[in-house]
Amino acid sequence: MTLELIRGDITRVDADAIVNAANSALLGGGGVDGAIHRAAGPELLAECRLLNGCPTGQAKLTRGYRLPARHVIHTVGPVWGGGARGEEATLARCYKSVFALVEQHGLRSVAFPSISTGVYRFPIERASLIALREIQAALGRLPQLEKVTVVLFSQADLETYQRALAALSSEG
Ligand code: AR6
Repeated sequence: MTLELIRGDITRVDADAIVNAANSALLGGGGVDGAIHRAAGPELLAECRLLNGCPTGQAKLTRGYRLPARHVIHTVGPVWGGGARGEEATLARCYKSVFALVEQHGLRSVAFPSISTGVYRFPIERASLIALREIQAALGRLPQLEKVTVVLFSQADLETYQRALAALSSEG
């Protein structure tokens, strides 16, 4: 069971599933969502149209089509509004919802982007701690799960996640 932090483009990652930081319409958008739809091809949008959207904090699974990944798990992160609107708990719920689908479908490897820290403006220092706590809890809980990768788009984001992982490790 391993956790890996890498810098890269999640649309190139070979895994049982990659996670999409979507919006509640599930009909594509900018950022990582746009990149995933472009790389997967129009069949992904066609399947998404059948899903009737996705509430914030929940997740839905589709096939991966032209991606190297077999599936896409679409989740909708919270829009940051200062932190008093339950954004941290909602972000944690996104990760829990993704892992519920990972468990249900028997997936062995999953790759995440940094959910909500782009267009949705969630501060990445806080988001990285939440993400890594949930990922470590899932790795400890799900015997089928062999590998979780977090794919950071910039060197600065990668270093923020590396610092968060070190901080969590020193907490024990
Ligand atoms: N691979 C990995 N990470 C990426 C990639 C990529 N190819 N492209 C961008 N990122 P964002 P959000 C990073 O804005 O904040 C969309 O329009 C990016 O640098 O994609 O959850 C949706 O449709 C950032 O660190 O997602 C929604 O409307 C992270 O992915 C809204 O944005 C997340 O940034 C969701 O906003």
